[in-house]
Parts: sequence; C-alpha cells; structure tokens
Amino acid sequence: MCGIFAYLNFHANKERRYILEVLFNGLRRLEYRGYDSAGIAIDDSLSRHPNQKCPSSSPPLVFRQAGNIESLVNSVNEEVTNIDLNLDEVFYFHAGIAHTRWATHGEPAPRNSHPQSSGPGDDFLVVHNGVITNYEVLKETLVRHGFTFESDTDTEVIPKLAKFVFDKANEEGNASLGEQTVSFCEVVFEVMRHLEGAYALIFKSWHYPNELIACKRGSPLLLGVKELNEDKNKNHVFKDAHFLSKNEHPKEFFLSSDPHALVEHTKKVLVIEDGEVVHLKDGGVSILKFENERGRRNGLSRPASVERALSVLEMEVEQINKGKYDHYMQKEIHEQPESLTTTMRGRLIRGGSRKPKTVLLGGLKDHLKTIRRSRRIVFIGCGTSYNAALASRPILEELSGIPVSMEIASDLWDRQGPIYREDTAVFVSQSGETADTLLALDYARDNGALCVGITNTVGSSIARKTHCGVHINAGAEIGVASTKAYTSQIVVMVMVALAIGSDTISSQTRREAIIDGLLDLPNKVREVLKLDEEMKDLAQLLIDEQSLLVFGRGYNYATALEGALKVKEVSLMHSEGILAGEMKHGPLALVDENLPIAVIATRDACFSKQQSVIQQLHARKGRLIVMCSKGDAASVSSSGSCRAIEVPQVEDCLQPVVNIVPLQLLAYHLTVLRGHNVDQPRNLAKSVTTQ
Ligand code: UD2
Ligand code: GLU
Ligand code: MG
Repeated sequence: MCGIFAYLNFHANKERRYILEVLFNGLRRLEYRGYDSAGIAIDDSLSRHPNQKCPSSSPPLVFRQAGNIESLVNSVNEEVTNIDLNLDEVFYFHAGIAHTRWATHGEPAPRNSHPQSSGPGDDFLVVHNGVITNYEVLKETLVRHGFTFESDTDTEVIPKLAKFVFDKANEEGNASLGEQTVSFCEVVFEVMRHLEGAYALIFKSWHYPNELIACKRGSPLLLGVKELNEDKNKNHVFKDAHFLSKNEHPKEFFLSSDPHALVEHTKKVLVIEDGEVVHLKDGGVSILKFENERGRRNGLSRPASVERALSVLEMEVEQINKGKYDHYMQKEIHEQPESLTTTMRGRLIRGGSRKPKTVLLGGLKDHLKTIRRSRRIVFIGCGTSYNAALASRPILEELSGIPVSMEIASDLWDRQGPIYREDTAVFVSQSGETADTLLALDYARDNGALCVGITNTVGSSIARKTHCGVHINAGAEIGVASTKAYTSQIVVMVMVALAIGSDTISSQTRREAIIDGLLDLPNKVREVLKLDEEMKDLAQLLIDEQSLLVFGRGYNYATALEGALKVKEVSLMHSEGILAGEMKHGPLALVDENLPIAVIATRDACFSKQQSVIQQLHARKGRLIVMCSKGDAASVSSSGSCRAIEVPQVEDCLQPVVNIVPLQLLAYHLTVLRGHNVDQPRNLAKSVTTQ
C-alpha cells in the first residue's frame, strides 16, 4: 500500500533544492493512494564533513512527519533554516529516498514514519510498503543482540537486520579501511532471506555512497531510467547483469511503487519482479535473483543475474494502477478473496488434535471479561459500517447471549440516547474519522461505556479514542463506495462474536464450524465473483429502471440494506432495502409487473419464510430476481417466472459476505452502463468528516 519513491542522479549536477523538489513531487504523485505520514532521506553537506571524500559517506539527513506531504515539506523547510543547510549545494551524484505510509503497525507519528533506521548514525535506511509478518521473532533476536527499537513498526527490523548482517560480515572479514567486505547486494540478500510477508523495499546506506537497492515480494515496484544526452539508436538491454555497463553517461534513475510518479520523468521502465534485487551503482543496474525459493531460504546457493529489457510505458498510467480493472471499485470488489485473507491472518488458531479451534484478537483479549459482563452491546456506525454491524448482530447475540442494539451514530447523538457504564459500545468506521461516529464516541466515553473500535485505519481518531478494538486490515480502499471494507468488517465482527463466546462450552461445535467457514470463505468469495458476467447481463436489463427494491431478512436484512445502498450511491438509481417481514406493512403496495424486486433467499433459518414471500410476490406478478443457494434455482422459479442467481452456501452468519458480492457487481455494472462515475459518485466523499 501507499508509496515509495527514490531518485538517483549519476554524473549530473543537481542542486539540493532540485533533488528535494523531485522527491516531494514523487510523493505528491502517490498522494491519491491514501496515506497518513511521509518521510525522506537525502545526503548531508560536503562542507559539514571536511574529512569525507563525498558527502554521502557520512550519515544522511532524515525527515519524517505524520500528516500530509505539505506538512513534511514545511517541516523540511524549517529544518533547513535551523541547521543552515545550503539548498544551492550541487551534487554530481546523489541518492535520495522517499515514502508515504499507510500505517499497519503503530500509529502515524514521526518515529513510525519511514525511512526507518538501523539506529544511531543511520547506517542503513529503509522505506517499505507492505507488512513483515515475522517481525516479532526478528525483533526479539535483534534486541538480544543489543539493538534498541524506537518505533512500533514492523519495518524497523529491516534496517536493523541490515546493520547486523553488515557488522557481522565486517567483523569476520577484517575489512581494510574504506573497503567493504560485503557488497550492498549481499547485505540485502541476507536480509531478504529472513523476511516473511509482503514488501517493496528501498535501501540507502552511507557505507555504500550513491548506491540504492530495491527489492520486492508481493508489493509493486518499478525502476525508471532517463539518460541525459541520450543516444536515440541504442537499444537498452540488461547484459551480464549490468545494464548500461557502468558507463559514464549522465543519467537519472527513479524508483517508484507506482508508475504515476515515473511518467513525467521517463517512459523507460523495468517492472521489478518478486524476489529480484535491483542494485543501482556506478551508473549501472544489476538485477540478481535466487533461482528458487529454497535457495533464498537456506542461503546456500548464490543468486544469479537476470537479463531483462526495459519496457516502454505506453499504457495509460491510470490503467497500470488498476491492473486489469477499469475502476477502483471493480478492483476492490475482485480483491475481496485477498483482503479477507489479510483480515483473518494470524487471528484464527487452527487448534491441534486436542485443542479446539479458536480466534485470537490481540486488540480485545484483555477486555473480553469486561465485555462479557456488560449488560448490553451497542453497535454504532453510519452507512455501510452500520450495515456491516447489522449483519453481525445475530451471531453476536447468539454466541454472547448479550442483547445487542443498533444505533445510527447521528441518531444516537440527536436523541442523546441513554448509554450506561455497563454498556459495551462498538464503533464501526472504515476511515476511523467519520464525524458522526466520533461525536457518538465522545458521548459514550463521557457516559462511562467501554468503547471498542472496528476500523481500517491504524492511528485514526476512532482507533485512538476507543479503549480497545480491532483493525480490519483490508488495505487502503480508494473507491468511494465501500466494498472490501464491508466484507472485512463483517468478518472481524464475526471473529469478535467468536472471541466473546469462546468461554461457552455448549457452543464450541458451532464456533468451530464458523471458524472452518471463515478459513474457506476466500474460496467461496472467489467462486461467487464468477457471477460477474451474469450480473452485467442483469444490469443491462435494469439499465432504464427508476427503482429497485431488495428484500432480505435475518442475517441478510443487512445484505438488502447494503445492496440497495450500493445501487443508489453509485448508479444513482433509487433503491431500497426492505426487511421482508415488513412486506405486508406497506411495501407490498408497490408491487406490480414493472418494478424490479430482488429477494435474498439463501438457505438459513429464514429460508421457508422467504419462500412464502416469493410466492406472495409471484401472486402479485412481481418482477423478481431471487438470490438462492446453489441448486435451488429450479425450485425458486417453479412458482412463477423469475431470474435466479445461485450463490455458494456457507455458514449462515457468513452468508452476508458471499451474498453482497453479486449486488456489488450489479451496482458496479449498472453505474458503468448508465455512464456515471463509479469511483467518485456525485455529491459523495470517501470519509464523511463533517456532520
Ligand atoms: C497487532 C499489530 C499487528 C500484528 C499483531 C501481532 C498494530 C496496529 N497491529 O495486531 O500488526 O503485529 O499485533 O500479534 O500494530 N485498537 C483500538 N481501537 C480500534 C482498533 C484497535 O483501540 O479501533 C487497539 C487494539 O486494542 C490494540 C491495537 O489497537 O491494542 C492494535 O489493534 P489490532 O487489531 O491491530 O491488534 P492485533 O493484535 O490484531
Ligand atoms: N507496515 C509498515 C508500517 O506500518 C509499512 C506500511 C506501508 O505500506 O506504508 O510502517
Ligand atoms: Mg461510506
């Protein structure tokens, strides 16, 4: 997530002012991806280190800020004045790195921003996108070797590990002064061998002046090359692992996680692949890679060099970011198998032969006793987040035995509804900055309730102000209409229900069945995503309609509300989610042969009631679209004509996660076909930070 940018000028005089501007601009190009902090590292002055051969063989200058890029720029300007840094100083070579952060480990704060450092002296600096899943073990080891950690990030283990590897190699190799016994590349390979998780990384070190190393696994990273005084006839191919064979031609290198930040400089790029280590040194580029994963892990084999041609960036930049998708909403819908996996990562404990399967929510474990003792659980949210809470209410009631009430944040605040010390108030918000939810949070805190947050944004106001909570870890969501955050919120709240209920022996079988269901859920979502074309056809049929009703009940009342919300917010078609049990109390009056009605009738405890709803709608010649479990299409259509959408059946409390997907797809296709803006619907904003 978020962004990485680096700029290296070789044999080309550039003023410090210019270098800073290139780095800041790089970050500005990454801004649209969402971030919460930013930072850069550049070289210090030659004048300050008269003994050094070049300025970069002394500790660099590191600037880090929480908040937006302009606040980083301002703080750099201030610091420049404070330390009397010469902006006109010219660098013939220089390597600068920059980062925008979307926190996963530790709140947005200068010490948690990147570049992260190896410690005093900043021997190694690293910018990182992604998550290191085994950072805790690495941290323990490094602490045992005397390292002190200053941040809460997972990233910090990387530069510290680099320093550890570097120091060890130099101890063993009795390095002569100025000569390193290990190359930068060797250090990074050794570091990479120990890292688990997903990452794109850039390393900078004053032990290796004017060099940069980039590597990645899972997260994107690109290299851009711009030759100054370019020979147009030359065909650039990576030869013998040395591109441009260290020639003296002046040139500039750019590294970025996003082509957006490259195109203004060059169109010649190399898309770095997983496992590759790209070394920029002496005007050349070398790419090295382990032949296989075993080689990487056991550290016995040596990495081989890779030859690859630069490609020309011809695609629309927008297109590359969205991968094969046309819009972010579409991408985020299709990303759900992966985002759900990340949400659950490390939180489902499979148990052993005797041990039961359980859920571990680090953010809640110390508060479970208090929650179990509360008289009531109150869910508080707005829009999609409210719907996600509503979807999880039945299972929370079932497994906890505690009454669960629902509050729309603004309404609770308007009424100043009663909240007590004995209540557990659960605040649900993707951004963690929703104004109405925040107001309700202050109110609930003042009334003494235990406040629990469910948010996607580490360090957000809601994450900070709640007593405890769970991050949904769905990754940055760019489309205004929430899709992957919704399904991750439900999964988190089901896990919360499992955790609260985990002390009840009688429900153990049920809980284990749900955990099995959770483990298999990404596969089921992958399966339901195959309905894409079918939903596009359906959208084509509905394109000119004025309105769409969605009937649901039980677990899928929320699906009806959320499905209708999706349709209305992006396709600008009126749509309403209706509790099927309320049908005869009004909505039935609307039914005729024209108005399209979607009915959710997948198999669960409400199945037979929904069958009767369908029959009554058929009796009034309703135009039905029925969502049913696999194998039920024939029986559903037997009582009258309707269009059936078959979805895979899962554990009842997880069914809302599967069932919302076709409706998300429908809303998406309807919007595209009706010619509206999918990612920025009219009049709406991603996070509603005003009342
Ligand atoms: C934490 C780390 C995670 C991983 C894991 C390893 C963070 C942010 N998370 O995840 O990356 O290392 O430990 O075991 O570093 N919180 C609130 N309100 C909210 C959301 C969270 O107070 O709205 C608190 C929560 O009570 C906890 C902390 O924030 O103290 C982190 O929550 P989490 O869900 O990320 O916790 P966990 O253990 O899954
Ligand atoms: N996991 C890292 C952190 O929390 C990197 C986050 C990112 O991708 O920006 O600092
Ligand atoms: Mg919303």
